[in-house]
Amino acid sequence: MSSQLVKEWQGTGKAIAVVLLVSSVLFSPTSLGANGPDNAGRIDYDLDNDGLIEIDDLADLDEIRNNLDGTSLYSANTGCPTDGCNGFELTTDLDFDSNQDGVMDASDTYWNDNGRGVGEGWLPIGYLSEDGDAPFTAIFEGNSNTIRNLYINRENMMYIGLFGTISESQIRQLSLSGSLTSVTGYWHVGGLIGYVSNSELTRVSSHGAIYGRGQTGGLVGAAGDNNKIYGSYSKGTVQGESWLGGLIGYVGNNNEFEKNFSAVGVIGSDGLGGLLGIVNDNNQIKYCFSLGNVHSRNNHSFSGTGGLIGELRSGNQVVASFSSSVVEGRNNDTGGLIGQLGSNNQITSSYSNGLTTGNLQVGGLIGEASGAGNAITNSYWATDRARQLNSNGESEELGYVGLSLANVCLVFLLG
Ligand SMILES: [Ca+2]
Ligand SMILES: [Ca+2]
Ligand SMILES: [Ca+2]
Ligand SMILES: [Ca+2]
Repeated sequence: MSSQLVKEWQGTGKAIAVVLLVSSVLFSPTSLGANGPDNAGRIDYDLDNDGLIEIDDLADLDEIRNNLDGTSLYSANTGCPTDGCNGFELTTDLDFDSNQDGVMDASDTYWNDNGRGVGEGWLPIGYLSEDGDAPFTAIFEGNSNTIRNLYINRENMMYIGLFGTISESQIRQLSLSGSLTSVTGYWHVGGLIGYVSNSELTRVSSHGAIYGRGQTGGLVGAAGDNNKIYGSYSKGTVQGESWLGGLIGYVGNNNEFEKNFSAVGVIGSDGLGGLLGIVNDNNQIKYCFSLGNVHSRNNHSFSGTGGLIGELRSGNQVVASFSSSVVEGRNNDTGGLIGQLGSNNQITSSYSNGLTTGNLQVGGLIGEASGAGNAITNSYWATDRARQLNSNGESEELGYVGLSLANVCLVFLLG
């Protein structure tokens, strides 16, 4: 929206507000939303006629949960194009530290006290439950704005994030950051989204402290099937138990990841990856990297610990991706790039150079390949940095080899 348009709208908006205020007093005192005529009862919900309803403040954001398909807000769609609206767009930065005092407490609007002095914080938008599924199913365009200090403290609840679950959706150009950003849930926990399927995420990021027992990631808890995630990243910490990733905890089938990275400290037990925890079948991971350290406290299962990916199951492609994560595994299957490798995966032009330690099946690039049919080509690990001379129990296999970091760099410089 241009500044001229903002000015015109603000002028018009104020005039309309006065008219509405007067008419509401005269005719219908309860017809306006709690936020007054600037938000509910707008004369035009889509000022720039792009099909995306403008989200101007936290109250508008909160109202999305009642309009999950993006066709209306406050149950109204006045001013949407003739074929309707199909999503929302953020017009400004928002801050959950609503009184701006640098502390998250009962004086902030979305504290949601549980009655015992503990704030449960923001209730995620969209959910899956036994009572019926209601995911967010529309576009959310961030317009490169930032939502600061998201706070959620719901340790017994699944599907936790700014959005709990989304499906058939697009989320674009949105950042989450701020030193109070803290998201806690039980399962399927991520800063931005708890669980996503059949959706596209483009240039989104999350920077915060994320806690969840399982399927928990810095950006997304679990990505089910058929998602495309592009140009996105996460920073901060992810802590929990099983299936944790700096970016995403669990990845299902047929997803595409391109140009994403994470710089997240990951601490848990089983299935830990600097970027992705567990990756199931037939996914593509291209031009991705991980910088954050990965630490397993106690591996109870056969899931691996890896700098980029904890466990890569079957039929996946990893292309031109790398890890500089320090990887500290426990018990079994610890790899500088991938902890446990399943079957029929292709790993091409990828490398790792982080210190890699563990007990059994520790490797500079791959901890252990448990299945057959994997093709690893033009890929390397730095023996001096990893302090591992082997990968998958060998010092050199058909298409990959351990080299000093200087030589790994040379290989990639010289192509
Ligand atoms: Ca717009
Ligand atoms: Ca619009
Ligand atoms: Ca309009
Ligand atoms: Ca505050």
